[in-house]
Order: sequence, then C-alpha cells, then structure tokens
Amino acid sequence: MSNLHSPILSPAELDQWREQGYIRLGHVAPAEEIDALCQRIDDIMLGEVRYDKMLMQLCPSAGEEELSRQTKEFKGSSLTYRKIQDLEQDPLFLAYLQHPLFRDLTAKIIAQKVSIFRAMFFNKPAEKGVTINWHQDGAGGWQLSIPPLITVWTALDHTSITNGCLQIIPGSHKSMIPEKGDLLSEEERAIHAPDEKRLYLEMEKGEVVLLHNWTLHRSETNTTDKPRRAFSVCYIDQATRQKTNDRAFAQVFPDYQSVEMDTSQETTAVY
Ligand SMILES: O=C(O)CCC(=O)C(=O)O
Repeated sequence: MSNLHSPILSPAELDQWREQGYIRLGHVAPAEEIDALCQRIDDIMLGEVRYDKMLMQLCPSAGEEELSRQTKEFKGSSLTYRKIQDLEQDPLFLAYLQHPLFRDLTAKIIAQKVSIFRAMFFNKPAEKGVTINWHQDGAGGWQLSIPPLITVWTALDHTSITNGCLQIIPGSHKSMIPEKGDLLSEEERAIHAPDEKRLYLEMEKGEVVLLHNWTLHRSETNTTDKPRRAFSVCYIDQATRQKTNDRAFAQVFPDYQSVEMDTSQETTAVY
C-alpha cells in the first residue's frame, strides 16, 4: 500500500475539488483499520452486531421484494444488503469518519461545526447489485436547508469496472442539473453525461475519493464473485435542518453529539 495521506488537505487539492468536483485522496487509514471496518460491516449484516434503528435495505437483486424496502429494521442475517445507514452509532465507523483529514477538509470547505446527513454502507453483493443511474446527491431531492457540499467515499474493497466502481462526470458539480429531484432525465443525461465525459473511478481497497455532492455519478452491477463494499459519508453544516420537519443531524466535529433518531420509516434519499 502507498503512504497515508497527511491530515491536511493541500491548497492544490482544494482547488482541484473546486474545479473538477472530485479529488482522489489515496489511502487515509492503515489496512488493518479498513479490514476492521469490513469485518464490522459483515458482522452487522449477519446480525452478530446489532443496533437499534439503523436504516437497512436488502439489495433488490437478492430477490426479496418486500425486504428491499429501506426501513430502520434488521432484515435478517445476509450478506446481500445494499445499504446500511446511521453507521455513526458504531464506534469503529464513527472513529473512521472523524479522521483528522476529514476534520481538516470539512473545516476548510464547510464550517467548524459539522454534522452528517448520512454515514452509509453501500454494497454491491457478489454477482449482484443494482444499476444506479446518473444523479447528483442532494441538489434537489434531499430537502436540506443548506445545500450539502461534500461526500467522502471510501472503497472497502478494490473497485473496478467489472464490480461496479463509481463513475463520475468531472466538472458537472458546477450547476444543479435535474429539474426535479436528483436523478437525470434521458434528455438531461444526453446533454450533461455523454459517454465521452465519463470517468471510471477504479480504486484500491481503502482508497478514498472526496466528491462534490453535485458531481454527477452512477454505478453498475457487480459481475464478480466478491462483494464491492463502500462507505460513503455526507458531511453538512451543523446548522442544516431537514426542511420537511426541521430535524437536526448528528454532529461529528468538533465532537460527536447524537440527535434523537429520526423514527420515520422511509428515507428521503433513494440514491
Ligand atoms: O456506491 C455506489 O455505487 C453509488 C453511491 C451513490 O450513488 C451515492 O452515494 O449517492
């Protein structure tokens, strides 16, 4: 593995994030820490470690239509979960998302007091997974009082075109594109996400990419016999509220302060 990133985001990196809407940060944590996150998320999927009110969704590709709703309940012991949210409840995931580099970059881009909109495991189970079409995260669909700017996406497994790596359109963050929600229509896709602008972000296990939330992205299914696991954290200004119910979000910097859990069953964010 290459050297770990310093705990400081450099001015050049900040410029690239501003111009291109993404920056590859390389590795920020030692391999043993990434392995521990992999083990922990498998334990959560298998029910060996349980938390109350964690949003969980089985992958629709696993064939259990009713169980692939996104609700705050454990859906049974299985490695075919697609999404598990609210991972800040877990001490290993909380420690990782409070990494000093993430503290530095959120202070530079957002504010001193930072919360998370979501701390989310995104999985494409072995030989499964769903195609996620081109979208921006939270440009229109999340109903936040302050637009979200940053997602830190960590590959928990090596990612490749064959296992459904992230695909992005560099520079696409400069405008809010979809007229409704975050998902592009066919016409918008033809204009803003033509094939020649697409970048496949193939990543090493443990590698991190900092995305602007409005950078268009998508991913395809996993055709390999191993899972493609990822941890995605959207950091927001602590003053952000959910417009529909005035809800606040768990603070993570300068320290962790939980909020009363949202007890609504369905999430506002589908992607
Ligand atoms: O992990 C993926 O494949 C897609 C993630 C994504 O679409 C998102 O974080 O909004």
